[in-house]
Amino acid sequence: MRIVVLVGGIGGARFLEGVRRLPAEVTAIVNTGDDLTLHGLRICPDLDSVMYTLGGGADPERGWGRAGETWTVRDELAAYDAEGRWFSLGDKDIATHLMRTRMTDAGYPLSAVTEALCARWKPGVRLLPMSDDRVETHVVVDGDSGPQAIHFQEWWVRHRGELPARRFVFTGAAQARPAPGVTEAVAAADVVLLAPSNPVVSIAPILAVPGVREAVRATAAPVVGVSPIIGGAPVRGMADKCLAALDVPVTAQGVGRMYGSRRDDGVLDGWLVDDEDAQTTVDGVAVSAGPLWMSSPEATEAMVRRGLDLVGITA
Ligand code: GDP
Ligand code: FO1
Ligand code: CA
Repeated sequence: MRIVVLVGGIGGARFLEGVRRLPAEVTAIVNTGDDLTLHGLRICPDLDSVMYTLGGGADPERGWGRAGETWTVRDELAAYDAEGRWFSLGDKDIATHLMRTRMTDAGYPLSAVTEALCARWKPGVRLLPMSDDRVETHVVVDGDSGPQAIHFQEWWVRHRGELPARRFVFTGAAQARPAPGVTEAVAAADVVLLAPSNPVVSIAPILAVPGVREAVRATAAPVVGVSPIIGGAPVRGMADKCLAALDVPVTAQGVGRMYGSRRDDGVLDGWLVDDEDAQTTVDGVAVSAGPLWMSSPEATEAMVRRGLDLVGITA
């Protein structure tokens, strides 16, 4: 069986820990809208969160970066009052960015670089960036002299998501092409899953790459999404702030309706919600309620199996 999963970072990684327990060939299409260049290094937070988590090297508390990290370089940069020091890069993590940047500078596309990095981490799933082209999520906030767009990481990390977000813009998305293998994997899938990742800044940028949304809408495989919202709040992160900017209710129903049914102009056939949200309805979409807490890979596997059941697929 072939399973394709659209994922962001930490929520996506936890979800894949459950998906990869099924007897299936799993391809993850990963958001790269969070990516940034800092101190000359190319950093891909969502790809790295997934790669480190599935490779057993992630910090379990933070969810991003490496376990057992040290911060010598960060502290030395701070002593120089270096620009961009609001974004903490750990010493071990920096090795990944040095490798990535060297290969990228030598002309290798991000998809090839990711495959090379995964030779070390062996995540047990195929990791594909959504695109080899540069796409950056920018957040429009109120500046001193009108609306101002800042990088997603500047909004989330530097300003702790406290500046009200008016809009999200995926710069470069319109010109980007899906990375090699992305649309092919969606077309050849037996089932496509939308991880319970942030719908606005993790899943939406992937679907914004021309051809990806079309591939998801056209595939013969059923498409099942999992709600990142339980009982009217995100489990962690900034999805509430992101949804508010789009005037989407912070509920499982709000997100399900935002994704919409493939019978209309949306992307879903099935939508998994938590027991707390059992009253959810989405026109043209089969909705099923059950526990959605990814408390262990086993619990997540059970959740994935319920998603497959919903659309008549047996793993
Ligand atoms: P990020 O890129 O690191 O922000 O991670 P993702 O976008 O992949 O995932 C973030 C989302 O995961 C948040 O909106 C959370 O609500 C959601 N999430 C985290 N843990 C859980 C969980 O146990 N269950 C569910 N249903 N959602 C979760
Ligand atoms: N998140 C933070 O809140 N503060 C940081 O200093 C920070 C550094 C960082 C470095 C590498 C990396 O891969 C991720 C990092 N993150 C940091 C997480 C990053 O902002 C994530 O993109 C978001 O958590 C949403 O995906
Ligand atoms: Ca992310």
